[in-house]
Amino acid sequence: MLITRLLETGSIVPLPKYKNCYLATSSPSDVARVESKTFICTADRREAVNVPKAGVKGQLGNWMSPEDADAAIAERFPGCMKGRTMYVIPFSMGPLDSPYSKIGVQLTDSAYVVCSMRIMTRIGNQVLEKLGSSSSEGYFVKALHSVGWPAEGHPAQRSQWPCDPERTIILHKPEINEIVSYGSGYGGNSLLGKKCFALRIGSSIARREGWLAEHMLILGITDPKGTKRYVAAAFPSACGKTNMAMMRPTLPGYKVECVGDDIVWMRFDQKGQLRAINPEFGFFGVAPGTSRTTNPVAMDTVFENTIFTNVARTSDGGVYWEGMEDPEPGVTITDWLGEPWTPGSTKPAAHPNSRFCTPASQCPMIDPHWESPEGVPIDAILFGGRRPKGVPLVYEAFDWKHAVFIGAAMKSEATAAAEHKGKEIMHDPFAMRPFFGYNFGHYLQHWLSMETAVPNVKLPKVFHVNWFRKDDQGKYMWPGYGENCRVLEWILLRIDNEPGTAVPTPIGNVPTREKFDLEGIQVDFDGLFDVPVDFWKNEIEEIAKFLYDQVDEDLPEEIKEQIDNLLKRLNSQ
Ligand code: GTP
Ligand code: SPV
Ligand code: MN
Repeated sequence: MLITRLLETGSIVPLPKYKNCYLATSSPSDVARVESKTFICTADRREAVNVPKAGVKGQLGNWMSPEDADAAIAERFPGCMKGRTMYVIPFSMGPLDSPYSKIGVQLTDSAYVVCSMRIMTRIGNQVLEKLGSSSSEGYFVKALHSVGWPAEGHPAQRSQWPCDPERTIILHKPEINEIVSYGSGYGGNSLLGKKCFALRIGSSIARREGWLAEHMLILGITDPKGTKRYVAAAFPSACGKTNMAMMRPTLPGYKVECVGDDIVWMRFDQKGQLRAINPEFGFFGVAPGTSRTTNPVAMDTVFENTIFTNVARTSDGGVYWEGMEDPEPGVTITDWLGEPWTPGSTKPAAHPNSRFCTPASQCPMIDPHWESPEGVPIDAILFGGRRPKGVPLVYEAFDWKHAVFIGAAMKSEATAAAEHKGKEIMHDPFAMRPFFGYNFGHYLQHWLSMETAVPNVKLPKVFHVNWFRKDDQGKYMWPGYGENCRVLEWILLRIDNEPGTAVPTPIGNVPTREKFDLEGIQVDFDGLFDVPVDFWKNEIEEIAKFLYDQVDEDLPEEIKEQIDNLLKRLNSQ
């Protein structure tokens, strides 16, 4: 078994406190996605990325010519797996019996990647059988991965986490549906079904085929009357998708069930209903911050059949991370770098981007339809991010074009999920900034075109949420987590067109106090929903500059109109 092999080489250690759980610790120079080394490779640059105004640096993806990509591959790949074992992983993104699923085959020289892909995707003979059947016509996405560390030619002492960070490169060729990844073993860089296939290649296929591949969770919510709806939500990396997808609602009578926590593939069916599948099979979730109080469902999911990466270890064979309940007295902690750690330490015990990789089927609140081949019907889409100032808890788009503008205007504080430093507020349109597989201007056009995707299209209602507004003392104004169901409740009222639920503001509709349930919690309603006009005037100016600078000639007229309309609404205040 591959696990035995990983144990022998010291790449993972067992966690005897739990059932079939292991810990991998990576090289400190390979701990997150590397956006600067990730490229979309097409003959025509404008196909792959936005073309900014002269002198402006593009922020929405990197382009490389296929020739340069091939040269980069030729420089790195010959002999790069020498003496190691190469694994072949046929995998399916999406349930095998779903017409919306797609097949990939990943070659890799990392056993850790194989074990993780087995959790994150559906793999094995069943996939090969489907590939050989008439329904798939032998079509698959090619994914090649190497950690870039041949068995020979290196110091005798073998690295437990082989990688080649200096030469890491992640290449996507959407024109021929190929992915080539070199040098990194971590997450989105190496589990190629995830961001590389399901989002970058996926969004490019989706554009051609008329559907959407997005960085979104999917949850089902049943109200006290028994009506069930599904909601998809796009938040940037490390901004709360997994937590929301597994939310335990605090309001009585509500039930939330989880369909997916990171990626959605969705399309309008012939009746005009938006339907979504989760192409993944597991959760690759952020560990720090996960606890019995914040995300009890995750805590009930991850202590079986799970690979943890870069969390801390306890002397009784368990794991530990920031935010988790303290271990029992007498139990000591070893940090992710292998050093002794105590609560007074200045460095974190677990890396901030440390993760659990766990089967979705183990989630106690997994939705009964999470593998439904036709997907689940989506009635609302949420956009959101970490916005300490100015952005209300929730507001609703006036219509579809406004909704697309809200997605385009998304911003969020940088997190540890990528190589960014500090906490600057970055643009992250649609939570897709690192994941666009094609020109963002064309992406906007594609989203706008959904308004007429099919006759009788039933457009979902679209909202923007912000769990992360802070008061003047720098404290979160909203309790978040399970309390976020109060926002969902209001969203359900909006879907049902309940009268008296919303008032317009320049940026969108916000809840009325009467129809927003705050019973049992102490929060500053006015502060949470305040729309400061001066803040928004600056904000829209900055967003307009960003969009015009970045997208330039490919910025759709409809988006320009949205900018002008918002400015007018703000100026008439
Ligand atoms: P990726 O897997 O990187 O795409 O991240 P994600 O969007 O799934 O984020 P996740 O749910 O893992 O949350 C990231 C961090 O945000 C964790 O440390 C959470 O504890 C914290 N978080 C999530 N939801 C909330 C919330 O409602 N309020 C606050 N204050 N923090 C939250
Ligand atoms: C993210 O960064 O959005 C993740 C983790 O979900 S990774 O798979 O590394 O992209
Ligand atoms: Mn993600």
